[in-house]
Amino acid sequence: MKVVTGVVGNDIHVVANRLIDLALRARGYEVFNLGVNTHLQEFFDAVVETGAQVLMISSLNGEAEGWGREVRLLRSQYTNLDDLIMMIGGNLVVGSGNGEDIAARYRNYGFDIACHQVDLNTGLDMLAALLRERGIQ
Ligand code: B12
Repeated sequence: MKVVTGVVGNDIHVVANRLIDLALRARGYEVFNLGVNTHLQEFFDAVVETGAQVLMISSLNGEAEGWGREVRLLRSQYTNLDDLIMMIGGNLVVGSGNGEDIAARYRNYGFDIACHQVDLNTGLDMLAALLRERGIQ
């Protein structure tokens, strides 16, 4: 299973990105890591180029709220992304907020899974559960 990952926007927090890369590989995924400072369009381009089934985005400085709103529109400009699973995690807002409300907002933006300040392994378990639910793995 191929996964494209990276940190969205002008965000240089790299530690979680390295951990995500290692944790995904340890779970048997094939990882295409775009690293920090990645713009939304670059993520979709990489998904198309690699044929990835999962797009896993991090935002640590909270600016994803700005990018998140553009996700549906941008995704609709690509063909063949109907089955792509989109996941986002990290600090999904600037400041604090209710995790459930924030996750619901990101699901509205088009993400299948949104993890605000949820630890990585819990998030990866959520992905595995969704893949099982969809009969993919
Ligand atoms: C180290 C650090 C920095 C370093 C980064 C060095 C580097 N190259 O990585 C420096 C000093 C450069 C920095 C800069 C800034 N930082 Co900073 N930084 C931190 C700090 C202290 C630790 C981040 C870290 O590495 N944690 C360790 C990793 C392992 O944990 P993590 O990032 O939280 O990731 C975990 C989870 O979030 C989760 N996760 C992450 N991504 C994903 C994705 C998925 C799909 C899933 C499931 C889970 C998941 O998995 C990880 C492990 O469980 C945090 C505060 C903190 N204690 O978290 C602030 C923090 C992230 N920074 C913050 C800010 C504001 C900034 C600056 C804007 C400050 C400034 N005014 O300049 C700049 C941003 C610059 C930029 N362009 O992005 C804020 C963000 C606030 C917000 N979102 O509301 C924080 C939270 C500090 C704070 N409390 O205000 N920072």
